Amino acid sequence: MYRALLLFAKKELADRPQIKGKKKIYYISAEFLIGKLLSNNLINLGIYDELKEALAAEGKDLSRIEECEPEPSLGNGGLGRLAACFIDSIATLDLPGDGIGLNYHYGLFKQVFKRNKQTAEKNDWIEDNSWLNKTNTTFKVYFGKTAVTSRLYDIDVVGYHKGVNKLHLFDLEGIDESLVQKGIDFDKNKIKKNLTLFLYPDDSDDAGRILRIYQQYFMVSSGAQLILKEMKEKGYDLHQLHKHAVIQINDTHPTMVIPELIRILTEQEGFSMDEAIKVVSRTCAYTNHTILAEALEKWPMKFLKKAVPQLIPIIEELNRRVMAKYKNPKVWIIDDEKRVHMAHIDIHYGFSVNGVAALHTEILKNTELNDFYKIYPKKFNNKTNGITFRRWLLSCNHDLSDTITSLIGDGFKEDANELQKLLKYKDDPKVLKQIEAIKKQKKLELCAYIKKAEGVELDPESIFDIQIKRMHEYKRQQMNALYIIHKYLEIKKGKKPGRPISFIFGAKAAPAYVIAQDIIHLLLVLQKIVNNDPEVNKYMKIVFVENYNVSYAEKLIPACDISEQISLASQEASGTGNMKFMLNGAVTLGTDDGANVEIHDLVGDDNIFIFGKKSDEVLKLRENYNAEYHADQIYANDAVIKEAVDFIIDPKVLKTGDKASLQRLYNEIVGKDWFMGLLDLRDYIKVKDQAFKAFENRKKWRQMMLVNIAMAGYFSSDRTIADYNRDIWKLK
Ligand code: 26W
Repeated sequence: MYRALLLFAKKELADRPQIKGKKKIYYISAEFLIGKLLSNNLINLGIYDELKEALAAEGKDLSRIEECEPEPSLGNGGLGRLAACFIDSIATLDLPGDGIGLNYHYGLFKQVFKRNKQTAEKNDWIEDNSWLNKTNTTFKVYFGKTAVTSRLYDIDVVGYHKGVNKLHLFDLEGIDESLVQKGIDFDKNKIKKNLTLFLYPDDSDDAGRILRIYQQYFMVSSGAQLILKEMKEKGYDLHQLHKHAVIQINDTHPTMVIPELIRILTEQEGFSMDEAIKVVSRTCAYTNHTILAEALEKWPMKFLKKAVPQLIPIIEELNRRVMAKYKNPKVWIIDDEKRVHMAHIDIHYGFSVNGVAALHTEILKNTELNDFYKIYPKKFNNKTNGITFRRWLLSCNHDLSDTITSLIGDGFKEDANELQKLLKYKDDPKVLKQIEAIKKQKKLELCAYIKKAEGVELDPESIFDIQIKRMHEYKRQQMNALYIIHKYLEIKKGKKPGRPISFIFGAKAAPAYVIAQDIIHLLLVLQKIVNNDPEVNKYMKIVFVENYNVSYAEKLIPACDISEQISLASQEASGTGNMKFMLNGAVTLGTDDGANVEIHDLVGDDNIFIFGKKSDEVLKLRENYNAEYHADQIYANDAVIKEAVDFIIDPKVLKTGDKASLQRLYNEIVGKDWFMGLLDLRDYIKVKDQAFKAFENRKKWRQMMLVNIAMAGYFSSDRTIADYNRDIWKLK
């Protein structure tokens, strides 16, 4: 049945008209976390309900059939999921625009827990019949003298009741899957055989780091050749490229598209360097997704020389022009350690620089990229992220979507702002109870799924407190763990919560990120201890779901009561899970960070729980961290914090866990605590307890759910894309 529906849907997609226009956006990204596509495509094709009924008449359950689809694992986290939401909205707004990325055979990795630790395996998602359409378009890509061939695969992207665009995924001809024998290890040097095996292969050694460059160049060279080929086929003059194409560079991974286009235009199209730079600079725009130094890529010149010698003269020329114009070395492309700052190329030689939430863009302008903001104030703009409501409401929560339609009509499916019409039911007990009943139904469904998938029995009457996102110290899952320990110790002392709480986690840690894996280990050990303690397990349960991915998110989000968005303020550029939870009637418990700030503004103080230091306070502390911040003193001076942190290496925990891992995490928290989890812990405990208490005021909580749903329209990616188009792309 799944195969039949896949082929049927592919045929329907192929019959839909291509979206046309004289100017087109190319969204180039290392990640497209597209998730399963059957449901999404059937909804956008406008045939989901009809098909569901037809199958039901034959005794077939469409949602069970959907479970057969392997999930493409072409992304890591927020940036990749954002790209997937964007291509859905670009098509829904009837804008001509394609995604450009790589076809990773094994994706990021499949997370398997062994001895309470994350292990990584290949995620073999490509089947004979998949959404991929192999084309006969190939391009030669050169790494110096070494030539490889890239093959274009396309996935049709249909807008909601609209025509289709394409997601172009390039694959390496001659890719050799047999290189991957155990886990996710493979020979990083065999670049003629390994380029499209994994997303973000381990970069803890030089071979791994330089492989990133090979992958990035493989993507941007293939992409540049495809764009120029399309322009020529349409008979456009390449000197007017900027009138017919915009290239949105999604973080710094695709940055080399700028020098690569300049190289092709000068070497093959007879452009002068000046003309090539002018044309490319008016075509490329850059989105920044993070202020974390680790993510602002700086490649050693020696690596670039080895991988892409043909770009070096161009990168040096771009840098020379910058140096001639700006005396401040901090804005130069090549620094005094001979490292190439990729974001600097994007900012100097692109025409737009945008952050992904209001606070994030302000921080970029005032701190991280202030030197550039002073030079190019007009280039900087904010584009607050959004999510596609087709997946994050219509597809993952039919009950809620149908109820909303019964209350306010289905106009919200085309214009998400219409959700605000729900506010007229703010004091309608019947409607409020309907919203609550849907949440209860989703919790029951999630309980059944988790029992089967994880072997953990959750109480549907308990509060579902959920933190699902990449594992990273700045997202502070470790602070959540300390709350849980504190709660556990309180229960052991006889202080029982009024209502049981289910702490649900989902997260993957980068294979090279040791402390992130230590946090996963701690949580898995706590799960064992808490769930098996008869004194405690009727008051709280922990479940860390395995191999969290888009499909799992679609089950977790509709069932959530409290959405954990507790990053150290200033560190989360935006967040997008926060929007998905809000749209599905969860209440946010969070810091004033990223898009939480805009959620807070929209729902008001009464419908959100905010805690923790503000971003300006944190940035101030950051300026002189070692002198200003002493985690060991916070630990030593606060008995509650000390007791919780000490539990990490308590004999009871060490009996179940790995001493080295737990000790390392303990030392990190007490000795460094770079993301200041101890600074906010007391406030977090206080406000989280307030949220649990507020949950008992059922009328108030129902109203909070309704207000969150009603005010979520702003976070539709249709609004985000309309903003990109109005201010940056100007397609039509
Ligand atoms: C492995 C190297 C690396 C480092 C950072 C790969 C990818 C990144 C991205 C910048 C991480 C990422 O996904 N950032 C997230 O982007 C989302 C979409 O804009 C934001 O909502 C999140 O706040 C941001 O963390």
